[in-house]
Amino acid sequence: MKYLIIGLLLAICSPLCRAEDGSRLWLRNRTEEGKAKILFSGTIKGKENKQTLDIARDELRKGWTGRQNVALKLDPKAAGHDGYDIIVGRGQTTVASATARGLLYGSYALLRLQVCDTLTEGKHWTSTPAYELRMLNHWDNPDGTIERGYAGRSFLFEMGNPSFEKDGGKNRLNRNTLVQYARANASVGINAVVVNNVNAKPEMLTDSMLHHVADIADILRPYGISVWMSVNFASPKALGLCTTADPLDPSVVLWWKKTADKIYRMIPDFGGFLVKANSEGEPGPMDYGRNHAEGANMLARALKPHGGKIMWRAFVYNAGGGDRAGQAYDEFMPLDGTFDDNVTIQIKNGPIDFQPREPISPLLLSMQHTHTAMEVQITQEYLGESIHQVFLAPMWKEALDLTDRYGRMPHSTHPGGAIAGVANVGNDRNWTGSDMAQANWYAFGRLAWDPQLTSGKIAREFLSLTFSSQPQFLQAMIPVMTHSREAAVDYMMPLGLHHIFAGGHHYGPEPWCFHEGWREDWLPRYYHKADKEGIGFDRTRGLGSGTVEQYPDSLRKLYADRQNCPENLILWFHHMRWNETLHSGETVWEALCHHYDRGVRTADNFARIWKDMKPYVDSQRWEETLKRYERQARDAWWWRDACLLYFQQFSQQSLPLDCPAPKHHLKNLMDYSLDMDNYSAADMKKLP
Ligand code: BDP
Repeated sequence: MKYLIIGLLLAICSPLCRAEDGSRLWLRNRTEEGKAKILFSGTIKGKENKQTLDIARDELRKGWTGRQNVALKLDPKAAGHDGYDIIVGRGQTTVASATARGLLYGSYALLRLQVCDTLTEGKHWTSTPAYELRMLNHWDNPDGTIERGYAGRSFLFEMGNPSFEKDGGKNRLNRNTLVQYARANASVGINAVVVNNVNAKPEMLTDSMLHHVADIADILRPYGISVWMSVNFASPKALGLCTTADPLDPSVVLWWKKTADKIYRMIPDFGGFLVKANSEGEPGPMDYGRNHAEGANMLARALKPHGGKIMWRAFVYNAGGGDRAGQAYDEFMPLDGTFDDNVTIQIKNGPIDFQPREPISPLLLSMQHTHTAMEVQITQEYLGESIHQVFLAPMWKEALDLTDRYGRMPHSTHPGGAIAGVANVGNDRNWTGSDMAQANWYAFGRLAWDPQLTSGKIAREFLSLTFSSQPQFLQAMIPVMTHSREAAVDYMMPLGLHHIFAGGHHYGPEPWCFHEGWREDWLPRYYHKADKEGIGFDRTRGLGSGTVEQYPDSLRKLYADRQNCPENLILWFHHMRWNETLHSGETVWEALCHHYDRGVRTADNFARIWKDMKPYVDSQRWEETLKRYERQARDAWWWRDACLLYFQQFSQQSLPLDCPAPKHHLKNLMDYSLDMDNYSAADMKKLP
C-alpha cells in the first residue's frame, strides 16, 4: 500500500506524466523566483530601453537557477551591434552589452547556456549578430487566414478568434499572446516582423488597419522588434485616392509620402515596406512601363526621411519568359546599382520556389552594387506542412555557406545586412502546428544571428530546451533531426528533381499533374521532363535553357559539367539518359530507385526511434509527435511509389533487385485526390 501511494505521488509529480501542450516552446525552463540576485549597473536612457532592461531582469529572475548573482552591465565598451559578453566570474556572472537590447539577448543566451552548456568559472562568450535585420515575414491576411500556414489562423489579424478579446464591440489584440510571441522571437534574436502577406491587400493602409498595426508595434517594441508591412503597389489607385499607381506620377509620389508620414506619426520606429510587385498577378511598376528600381526607389524616398527601408522581392517569373529558374536574374541583374541605398532586394534561397533542394539563386551571388537579402521559408509549404518532421537548418546552411563562399557582396557584413524567413506560426496552442516544427522557427533565429552554427548544435539546443537534455534522448534525436531534410529530399525528389507536387496544396506527389489551361511552368512535367530517353531539365548552354551560365565561373563550370556536377543536383541541370552511369557507379534509374528507398527506410526509422523516446517526453507531445512520424513514414511510401511507378513508364526498367515491391498501384494513386482541408496527422485512413 505504502509503495502504491508513493508510486502514485511520483506519477502525479513527474514532469513526464504532466501533459504539455507545447505552448511554452523552448522557453519552458522557468522556475519559481530563484535565490540569486539580478543586479544592474550603467546608465539607462529612454523609456523603451528601460522596458527592455526590465524584461531582461524579469526573464532572469524567473529562469535563472544558478546560485551566483547575475550582473547586467550596460557598458559602452562591451559588445556593440546589440551583441553581448557573458563572463562567469567568481561569485558572479556578468552579462555586458553596449545596448539594452544586447542585455536582453545576453540574458536569453545565459538562460540557454544554463541548460545546454556548463557555466564554470572563467568561461566567457562574446557574440554579435551577423545580420542587422533578422526578419520574420508573416503571410497573414487581414481576414485571419494565413497563406501557406499550417498552424491555425492568424493571431495578428483575426478579429473574433480566441486570440482577441471583445472590447466594447471592438476587437483588440490579445496582449498576452503577443507578449509570448515577442519573447520567443527575442530569445533567438529575431528583431523585425512583417505582419501581413506579401500578396497584400490595399486595405492594409486604411486608418483602422494602421491603428491595429500600431498596437502590435507597441507590444513588440520593448522586445527589440520593429514592425513592417507588406504593401500592395496599386494601393493609391485601389483605395480610390489616385487615378493611377504609376510610380513617376506626382500624385502617386505625394500619396505615398503622406502615407509614410502618417505611419511614422503612429509608429515612430516603423521598419518599412515589403513589396511583391509584378509577380504572380500582383501589381507593380511594370504595369506602367517602369522598372523595379523606379518602383522601389519611389517608395524608398517616401520612407527615407523617417529612416525606413524597402524590401523589394525578386520572386518574378512571367509566362513565356523562358526557363523560370533564370527569370529573376534576367530581370534584376541589369538593374544592379540603380536601387537607392535604403532598398534591399529580397531573394528566395533558390531560383524557383522553396523546393526541398535547389541550387543557390544565382542572383544572390551576382548582385554587386545592391543590397540583397536571402528569403527562406520556415513554413513547410513544400516539405510536408506541419505533418512531416523536417528540420530545415541543414537546408538553409547549404544556401548560407554558398552565399558566403561565392557571393560578390558579403551578405552578412555590408550595412543593412538582412535575412528573412516566412513564418510558420499561427494560433495553434503549440504555435507551429506540430511540436517539432518549432525547431524551424528556433533555427531560423539562431542562424540569422550566427550562420556559422552547425545544424547539430542548433538541434541539440532545441531538443534540450524543448524536450529533454537526457544524453540518451539527445544521442538518439539529434541525428534524426539533422538527417530529416535529406530523408525528405530522398523520398520526395532526389537527384535535383523539383516541383513534382500535387498542384494546389503542394503536399503529396503528382509528377503526372495536368490541368487544362494552367501555365506550363506550374506543371511538374515542365520540371522533370521525363521521356523515353531520360529525365531532368537541361539548363546548359546549347541545347538546354542556358541558365547555368548565370552562376559565377567556378560554380558554372561545376554545374555545367555532367561528369562533375554534384549528384544531388544532377537532374536540376542535366537531362540524363536512364542508363547513364553516375559517380556512384549506378545508372540514373538505379540511383533514383535507391534514393527513394533510402528515404522510405529513413522515415520508417524515425518513427521507430521516436517510439523509444517515450520515457523522456511528456505524454501529450510524445503522442502528437508519434502520429506525425508515423504519418510521415506512410507518406514517404506514397511518394516513393507514385514517383517510381510513374517514371518507370518512361524508363521501361524494372526496380533493382534490392528494392522492395511497391505497396500501391499507379492507377489508384493517379485516381486519388487528397482533400487537404480535411487532412490531419491523426487521419490515417484517407491515404489511397
Ligand atoms: C509560393 C507560394 C505562394 C506565395 C509565393 C510568394 O505558393 O502562395 O504567394 O510563393 O512567395 O511559394 O510570393
